[in-house]
Amino acid sequence: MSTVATSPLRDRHVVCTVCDIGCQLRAEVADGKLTKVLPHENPLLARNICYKGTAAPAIHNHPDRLRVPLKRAGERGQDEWVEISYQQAMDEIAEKLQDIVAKYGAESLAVSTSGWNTQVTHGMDRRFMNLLGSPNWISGVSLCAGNTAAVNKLTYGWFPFPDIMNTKCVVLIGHNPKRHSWTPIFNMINAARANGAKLIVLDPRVSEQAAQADLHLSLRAGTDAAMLFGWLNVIIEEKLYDQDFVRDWTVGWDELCARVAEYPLDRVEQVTGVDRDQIRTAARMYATAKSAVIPWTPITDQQISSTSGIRLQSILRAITGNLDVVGGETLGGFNPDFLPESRVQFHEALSQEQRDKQLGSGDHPAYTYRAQDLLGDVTEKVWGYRYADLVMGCYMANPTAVFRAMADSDPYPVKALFALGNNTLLSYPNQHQIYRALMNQELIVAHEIFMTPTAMLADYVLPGDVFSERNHIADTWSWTNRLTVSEKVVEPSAEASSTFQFWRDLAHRFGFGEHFPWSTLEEVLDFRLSPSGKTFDQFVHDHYMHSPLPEFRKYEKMGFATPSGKVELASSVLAELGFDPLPYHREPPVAPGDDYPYAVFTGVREDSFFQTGQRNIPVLRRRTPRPSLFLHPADAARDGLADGDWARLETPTGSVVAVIAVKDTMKQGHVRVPHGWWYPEMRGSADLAGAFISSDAVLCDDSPQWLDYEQGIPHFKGFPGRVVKLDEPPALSSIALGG
Ligand SMILES: Nc1nc2c(c(=O)[nH]1)N[C@H]1C(S)=C(S)[C@@H](COP(=O)(O)OP(=O)(O)OC[C@H]3O[C@@H](n4cnc5c(=O)[nH]c(N)nc54)[C@H](O)[C@@H]3O)O[C@H]1N2
Ligand SMILES: Nc1nc2c(c(=O)[nH]1)N[C@H]1C(S)=C(S)[C@@H](COP(=O)(O)OP(=O)(O)OC[C@H]3O[C@@H](n4cnc5c(=O)[nH]c(N)nc54)[C@H](O)[C@@H]3O)O[C@H]1N2
Ligand code: SF4
Ligand SMILES: [Mo]
Repeated sequence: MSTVATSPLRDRHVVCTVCDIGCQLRAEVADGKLTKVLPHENPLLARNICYKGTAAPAIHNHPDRLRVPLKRAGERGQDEWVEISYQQAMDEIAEKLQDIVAKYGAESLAVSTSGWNTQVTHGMDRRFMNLLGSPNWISGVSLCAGNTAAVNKLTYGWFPFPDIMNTKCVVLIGHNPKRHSWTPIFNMINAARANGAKLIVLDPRVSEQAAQADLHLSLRAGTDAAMLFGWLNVIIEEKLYDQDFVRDWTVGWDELCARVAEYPLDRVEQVTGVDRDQIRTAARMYATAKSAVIPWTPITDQQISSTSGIRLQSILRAITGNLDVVGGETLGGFNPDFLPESRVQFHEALSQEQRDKQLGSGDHPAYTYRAQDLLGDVTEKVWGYRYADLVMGCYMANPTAVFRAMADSDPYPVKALFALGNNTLLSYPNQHQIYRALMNQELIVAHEIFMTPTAMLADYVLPGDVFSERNHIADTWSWTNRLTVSEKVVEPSAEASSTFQFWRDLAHRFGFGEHFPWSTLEEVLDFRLSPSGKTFDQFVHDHYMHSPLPEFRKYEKMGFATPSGKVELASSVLAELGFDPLPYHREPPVAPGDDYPYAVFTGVREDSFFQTGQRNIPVLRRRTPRPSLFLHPADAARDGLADGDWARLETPTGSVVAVIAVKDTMKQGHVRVPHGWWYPEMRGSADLAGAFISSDAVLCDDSPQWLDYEQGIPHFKGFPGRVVKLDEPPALSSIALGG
């Protein structure tokens, strides 16, 4: 076992995992406890810290941190437990899983994890599942950068990272980094603007980024694909594209031009609600900038036209000559000194028969094995590995299909769910369906740091470690090739485990020991660093950060990792799978109307929390004691609603309560609902600590007509809803009511 480094002579570097952007910070320790996190000493990194990061000691030392494994004592969901040892818990979990696999097959195990906070899975989850034979791994990344990565690969074989610092134009499609939300990206955008870069923001409301933009296009929610067609129209008509690049490095140009012609600016104006002159100005600003970036956005990850919306961004990046150039979109590749997670995942072990069972791959294959395997040969040729699981998103099952299998055994039973660092119940669409799914399980294991609503539904709850308690090399899940070091500065509780330890110990109980030869996390890190010739200890001594010098236009040597070797404006993979190879705009099946007048969008991240977490951290909760619905003043007046009123937001799928915030920055006809609300302080007084009271997931439909065709993504951006004032405040805690 490694011990905690005690040298007082140098700063201890950690990578914050309170949110998923991974700021590099310094840690201070006293009496075996994390006491402070401080900005990095490198002035270029020092501004990358927010108040969630500085709250890490309050999170890591919280009295409610899970310290001992728990086994369910009452009925599922009753939140009654007995304490057991880690070894006993693992023995029982292994035995039960073996029975389930014997009865229903290996595919009856599903795993849900995001890996953002747990960090140290190192692909071990997939490795175990591949050896066992289950393809049913799902994740919140299916609604975030993971699915974007998979869809980007269809067009040019990789997922680029924007060179914001050197760019001359930044386009934010909803994406709204703030001082306390994705702070490093916020800082980079500010630096680029100080350097003369233009900023274009597409957002229904006047977001913080929109307020400082050179151009803000206030489009109707859910119409991003149509808007991007408008840009393409202008760029093609005015020949603002890189003609040499299009000629030499793309396929499908003529088909694309024909499709773009179906979206003239008057149609785009009508669909998006944005004036055609503004669309034209934006397209010119983007395409004529010396360099430009469209950073990843979750907005097009979460729409009914998701695949098209993401592909249109890829197409714009490519035809304007911004791929793999300074100030453009860098195609980093893997860090040559570090084995990528994809290498550890061992997908080679999963048979074709089991791959074919991956849930959702029949109807919605884009990020499943079925689509991504079509890129295997070319990925190996260009990037050196057959599997490139970028941001964990490229070989996933479809969550909606998995929950259906869990609830109804359709098309086959899924009977065991392991949720690691993931609050599954609240983190996908249609929470009622997820609840039915979880209640129908024979075994649920939650690996957590706090008792969440999902953990309350488990049979076993295993306490996890946190970033101050483990060594790690963060590799941005292969999105970039930058490696950053996170040092263990305190010891975890004796009965806690890392997610690595969990998978390793399970694998040994399943007879997969020869494929899990590592005993400690440090041995895994030594293994992953083996191409560098350094051990983890040497690496930490030499670096707090490491990335190879950037190399540009690598495609001139290697081509693109697509079947044609070029940028596929018309996607051969989509065509082969029976889909439209070109992008299109699609409206949701039901538009806002008489009964449900508002277009509801979920999101606008809370500065005070990461996703469903931290509502139990007083220093953060005080900043945002309760969830709020944003409304435009004219809408509020029409519906008799005032700032501070409690109201119910209803959709045909479900309803939530929250407080009204009247904002003139909101777009008329729209209402914003936040993600991830439950009430940890109501544990014991409300079912599952109030998980159904204010969670956006209860509102969102996941029936087939509401899903994106290619990926099966739900529509979080512009579904119909109505807002009804509550006569009396809801039955909530004093923290929520009095805040
Ligand atoms: N309905 C709905 N669903 C969504 C979204 C939405 O807006 N609406 N957003 C989507 C997006 S963009 C994302 S990125 C995903 C995010 O999904 P997740 O990354 O799963 O996000 P969290 O809700 O923060 O859940 C993380 C859980 O991990 C626990 N945790 C934190 N640190 C550790 C640790 O070190 N070890 C262990 N074992 N556990 C830890 C936390 O207590 C928390 O319960 O959700 C997606 N799902
Ligand atoms: N403090 C904090 N920071 C976070 C997180 C957190 O939970 N807390 N979560 C992190 C994660 S995992 C993610 S994915 C990111 C997400 O963060 P962002 O990318 O900033 O996304 P959101 O905050 O959900 O919404 C951003 C904007 O999208 C606009 N919008 C809504 N619907 C549409 C639409 O249809 N089209 C367009 N163009 N815009 C629309 C909203 O008005 C809002 O201003 O934040 C990350 N940073
Ligand atoms: S933005 Fe804040 S919470 Fe996120 S990694 Fe950085 S310091 Fe941590
Ligand atoms: Mo996300």
